[in-house]
Amino acid sequence: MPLSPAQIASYWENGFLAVPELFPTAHIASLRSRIEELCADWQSDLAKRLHMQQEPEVVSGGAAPNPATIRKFADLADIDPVFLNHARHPALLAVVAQLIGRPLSLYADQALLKPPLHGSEKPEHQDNAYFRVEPADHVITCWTALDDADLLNGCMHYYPGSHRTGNVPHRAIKGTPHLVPDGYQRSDSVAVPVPAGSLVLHHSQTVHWTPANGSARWRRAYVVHLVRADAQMNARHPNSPPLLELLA
Ligand SMILES: O=C(O)CCC(=O)C(=O)O
Repeated sequence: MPLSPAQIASYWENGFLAVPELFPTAHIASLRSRIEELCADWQSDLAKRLHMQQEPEVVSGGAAPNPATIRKFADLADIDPVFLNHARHPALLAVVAQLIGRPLSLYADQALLKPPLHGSEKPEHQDNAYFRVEPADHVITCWTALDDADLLNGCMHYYPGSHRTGNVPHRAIKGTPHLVPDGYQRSDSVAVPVPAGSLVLHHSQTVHWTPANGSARWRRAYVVHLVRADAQMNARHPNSPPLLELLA
């Protein structure tokens, strides 16, 4: 899908861009149903290989684990063709290539699930606090809504223009996997509600967060982080296996 000059300018100005309803309904349904199967099999070896994480409420003993308390799976495209097909989806790659160029590889991927009533907040962060890719312009997060995402169930929220301040210091929140920067006021962030099948892209330095899911609906997203294959990837061990090439 060709992006308009205004869409490309908006990505570089604000650090994020929503492309509503980019993916066909059947494609989104196949991702959603595979995630439902993985959640149902949450005690399997496969779930362990996919680094399944339960919601913090479960980890702290405040709720019993079950298929509707799972927060995350990672590295799905490595072992499951449904997710690999998404990472290779021509519409996705065409949009990304127009924003950051090519060649493109898959840096990381994850299913981020906010289960009904249990889904917790993801606090502010820049993805490049974790990735440390240089130049930061060459890594992009592609967040695909598998459900309608809105203010109540935990849509994406961005601090417009925050990618232009460079990498900011982050500190760890004790007892959580989260790194956070200080000094951001929620009232400065903008919500990006989107229907299922939409793609929301953000720059690796854009500060973003998502609220807890206070609704009785799921808010599931499948996220691929794409990198220019010619970028410097400082957080990757030199002996790591090569990244999956998506677009030459
Ligand atoms: O989906 C979420 O709740 C958080 C997403 C996020 O932080 C990311 O995609 O980088």
